[in-house]
Amino acid sequence: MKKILVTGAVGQIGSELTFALRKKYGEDKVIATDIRMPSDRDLRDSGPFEFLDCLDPHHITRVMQIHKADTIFHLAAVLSAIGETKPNQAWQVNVNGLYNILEAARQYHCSLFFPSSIGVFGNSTPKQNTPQETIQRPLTMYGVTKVTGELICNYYHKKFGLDSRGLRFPGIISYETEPGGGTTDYAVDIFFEAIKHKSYTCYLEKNCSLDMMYMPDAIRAMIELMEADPDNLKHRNAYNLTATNFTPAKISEEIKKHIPEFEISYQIDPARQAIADSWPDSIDDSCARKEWGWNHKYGIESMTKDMLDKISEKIARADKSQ
Ligand code: AKB
Repeated sequence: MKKILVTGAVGQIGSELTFALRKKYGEDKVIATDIRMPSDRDLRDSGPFEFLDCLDPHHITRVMQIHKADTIFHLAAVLSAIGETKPNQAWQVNVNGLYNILEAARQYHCSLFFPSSIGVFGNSTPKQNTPQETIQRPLTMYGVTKVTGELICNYYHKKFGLDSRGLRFPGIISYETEPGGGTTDYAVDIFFEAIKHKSYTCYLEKNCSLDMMYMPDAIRAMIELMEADPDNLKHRNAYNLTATNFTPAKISEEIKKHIPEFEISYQIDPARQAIADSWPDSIDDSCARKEWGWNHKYGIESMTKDMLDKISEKIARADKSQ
């Protein structure tokens, strides 16, 4: 990877990925792009930024001609809960946007990273330890777009030799940039509310089990996958990936070890609960571990401690600067 373009660079994953890539490959080697201007000055000032709407192929061509990237991390996407309220927008961004990026990657001979999700699975998929290769009949528009994304990335690989690679992410937990419109967002909100108010009202049921991953692991997974020997990648579009697995009840118990007064209550959102119910309880990521050496570092305990420490530091810094 010599010159890298990141779409959706202002989002939850994109912002942290951009920093990590700039640190590793050089600040001027990573072009952050989004349809939103970064409010974070560090992101804006630490390297090139371009306004880029993935729905406009001319726009993409112009940015590619200027920057001559050889790798694209395409993170611009609409998440699951928003996707159910705006299915048309989810299709436009997640499918048509991806198609435009794939075409650019083909024309400019780029490698492409595509984020898929546990959302590609549905009620007819085996729920426990969901295998790499299994039934993919999602019930959400988000899931439909992600399955389509996996298939079209695979098609471009087979038909045009495009070096496309993807990961089926579980819920991603982070403290830098908020997620927006996902079903797993509770697992981020709960930490902020635990520190600020010592309580949290959860919109998923207490025993709703989902796979999760801390952001440093997710960033490392993307970079390691893109650096992996292509000959080893039998399931390149896309790999099941996980690090830890918990329910709202379990994560609240873990938080209580650090904040004993913390209380969780439940007010179920039927829309997001239905999405979560259609996803696996746990997934099997042994293909990722075997084919390119995936190994998570953070489990529920180390992640909880780090999240609480980092959010406290962040809040203290913000209070100081006021
Ligand atoms: C979402 O909840 O929509 C995402 C995902 C699991 O793909 N975090």
